[in-house]
Amino acid sequence: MPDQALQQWVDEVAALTTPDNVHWCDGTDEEIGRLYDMMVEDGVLVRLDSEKHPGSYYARSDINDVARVEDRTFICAATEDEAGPTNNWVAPAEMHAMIDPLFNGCMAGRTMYVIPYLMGPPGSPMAKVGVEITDSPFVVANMRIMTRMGQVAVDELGEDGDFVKGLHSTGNLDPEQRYISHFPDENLIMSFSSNYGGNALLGKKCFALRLASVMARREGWLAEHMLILGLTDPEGNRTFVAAAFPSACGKTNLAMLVPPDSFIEAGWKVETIGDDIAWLKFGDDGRLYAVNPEAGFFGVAPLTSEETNPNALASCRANTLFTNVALLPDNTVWWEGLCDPPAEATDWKGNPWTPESEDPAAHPNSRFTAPASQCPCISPDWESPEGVPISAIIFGGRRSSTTPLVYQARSWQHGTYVGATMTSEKTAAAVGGLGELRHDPMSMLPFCGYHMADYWQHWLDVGERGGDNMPEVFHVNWFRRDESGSWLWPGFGENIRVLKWIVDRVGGGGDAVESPIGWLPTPEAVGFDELGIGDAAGEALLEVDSEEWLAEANGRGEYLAGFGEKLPAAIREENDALITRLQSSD
Ligand code: OXD
Ligand code: MN
Repeated sequence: MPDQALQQWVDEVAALTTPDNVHWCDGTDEEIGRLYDMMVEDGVLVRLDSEKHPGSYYARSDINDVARVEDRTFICAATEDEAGPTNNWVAPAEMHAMIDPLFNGCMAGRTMYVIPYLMGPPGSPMAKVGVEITDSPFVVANMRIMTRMGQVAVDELGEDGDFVKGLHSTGNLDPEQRYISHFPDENLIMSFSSNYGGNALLGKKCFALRLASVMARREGWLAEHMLILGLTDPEGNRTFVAAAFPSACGKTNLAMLVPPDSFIEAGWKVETIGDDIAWLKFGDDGRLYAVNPEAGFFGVAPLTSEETNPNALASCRANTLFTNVALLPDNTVWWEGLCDPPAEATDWKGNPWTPESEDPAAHPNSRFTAPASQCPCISPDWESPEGVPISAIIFGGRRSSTTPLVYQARSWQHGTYVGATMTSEKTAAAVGGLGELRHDPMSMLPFCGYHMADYWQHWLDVGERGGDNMPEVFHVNWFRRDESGSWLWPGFGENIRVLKWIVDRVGGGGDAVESPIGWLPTPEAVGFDELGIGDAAGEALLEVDSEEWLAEANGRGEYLAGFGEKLPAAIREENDALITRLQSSD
């Protein structure tokens, strides 16, 4: 028996959108089997080779619907001030007046699917229920992988439970009619005219980050754009870390890191809890615990390979949806960086492709949607209702210069400032401005559902509450280049050397030297000698150039001033203190 409020909302939406049928999704194998058969028959999906990719399908999106659309994403808080300067704001009534009519009759001739889903492990006090209504069976299939769908969510909802409403329609995929609108005061998301994951799978960015960040502030927890991983040392000690990187900057790769042989032989082990979103709440012992609210990975395909991320490849071997990669004649898939290019393929636009073709075969933001349970290094605790205790929080940007490989913040307050002033080069995960350097605080620029300066204050408040129990904060940069443009750091599995230093620091060890920006490792502590990184590259990787950093800090000062009166004094003071330390370091 569906909850009354839910039944009423479904009736209202059906009256507005006038579908031919209403289907309540139960999440069963039979149901999804029927939907897949239907989509294959309709030409929406291609069934992949049943031995090489059992239970897997291939999709091409509309060519104008390949990424998140930040300029069409809105936070419709009651006032512009609540949404803050980093969000697009339209008053709720005005947005309703604009987009409600788009939904008028939009499902005529289509089936309306009602998807009850759970974000967070079943039985967890942190889990929350959402219901997405959509006219896209493709969205249903993705949501079934990315969330816990069906009865499990209905059970959590009970008779009169709260749930987040998400209304989605494919519309006609016209980019001009595309709106991804959030109404925090109504617990409502309305998404029109896009089927791309970040715009249409409403449990993910829209609920688990934008609306959840508003709930988290109200309820005293954190909803973050972070992977969660566990690291076991040779003595068997497990340490859990959460790490925030902007979209398409390697969160999935870090979450599933395979250590180099010498580390495996010594007994190091990595386990994955999540690769994109973390919900962090205080446990009874006063520490922060994290759960992954998702049940799947929506990973970037290009450059994923046996060398870079064998665990991701194993995760997406079966029961996976591939979108906008290349299709091979034997009904398997390929993307740039997977392995040697095939002699022929059909590219993501549906055109014949050969290695001589000018354009890539796979879109740079092509994706796999795969069940997290299929990841070979998934943690035995990934669905633990209490979550895992977090000892370190890592921020990371994509910076070809200035920012060293790793440094440790001086305190939680300083760490909050480090996160608040993160910058990174833009990637293909969002439309526009590829490679441009932009501020992306805590990697939440596109995902914070309220005023960014209030969000920083919330971080400071959480730190006050946690006191000495708060995680240590670090910043990493895997992307530093030399003058010729070559990467200075090998990255991927070798990143464990940086994680090891972080774990050592958390445990009170790890050789470090103080610098104006925080604590830096010694070259030996991050294995430069074992990696054959010479003096010049090593110096560049750990360099804090005062002049560059003064320019950086002055730029940060201007950026922070843009937040006006809401900017927490502590954040401004941290920037001033950095400038003072830089000036006295020469
Ligand atoms: C994602 C993103 O898809 O951040 O995770 O865009
Ligand atoms: Mn993401």
